Amino acid sequence: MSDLFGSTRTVIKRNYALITPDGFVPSVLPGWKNVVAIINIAPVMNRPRFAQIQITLDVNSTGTGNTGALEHFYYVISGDCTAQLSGKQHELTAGSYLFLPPKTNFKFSGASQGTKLLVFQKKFEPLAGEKIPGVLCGHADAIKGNPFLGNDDARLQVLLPDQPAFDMAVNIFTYQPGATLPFVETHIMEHGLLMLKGQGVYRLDADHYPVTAGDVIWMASYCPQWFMAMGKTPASYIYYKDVNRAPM
Ligand code: UGY
Ligand code: MN
Repeated sequence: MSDLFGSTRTVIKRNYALITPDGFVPSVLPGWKNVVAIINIAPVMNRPRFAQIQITLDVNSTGTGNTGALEHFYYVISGDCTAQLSGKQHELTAGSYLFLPPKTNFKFSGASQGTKLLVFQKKFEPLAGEKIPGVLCGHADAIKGNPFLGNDDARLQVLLPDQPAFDMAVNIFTYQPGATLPFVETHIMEHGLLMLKGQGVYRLDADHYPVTAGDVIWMASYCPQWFMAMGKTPASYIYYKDVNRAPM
């Protein structure tokens, strides 16, 4: 594999970004202490309407705050930690996830060395007649992977309830080698994506990129997109999308 100096697979375009771990740079995340925080996607890129962050914790790490006007989604990529939410404590292990609605106090601590969290943050958009969702804690192992549009080799786990009260979805897509998205999608929802396992080729707009575990992708609304899993092991990615709200 080429790791020629002065080169990277990272590309930032108007309709998408592929951001690879060789270029990740930590920054300070208010409320979080003794962590390495990498803000992979943020509105400051000009078009994204959400943030996607990776946080690595050690035994002394803490993260405290209040979600305010935002909703937060936490997914434990590896390791374990504790989340305290107004009196209730959640023990999180690899594959656990936590949805926090606006105005929720949180404190993360008790991590094992090297615990990795993936975070999506978005301004919550209420829907008339719908209650604001409550805190939700789950584990990916408890969510069945259903064949995507009839393909047993491309399975989708839907982590949050598919209900109008929620304005974000987070899913895990797992493909057997050779499996693909059935067609090139072009849709109003935008995506933030982290490759969890395996490898493949992602089509973004009219460009095709080899991608592998650890890579991050942002896809703008209406960015044509397609994926094919390659290699000898399944490929999987976790991704965010905005859902269930009127376009204007
Ligand atoms: O939910 C989705 O839009 C999904 N099929 N997109 C993707 O995997 N790029
Ligand atoms: Mn899509």
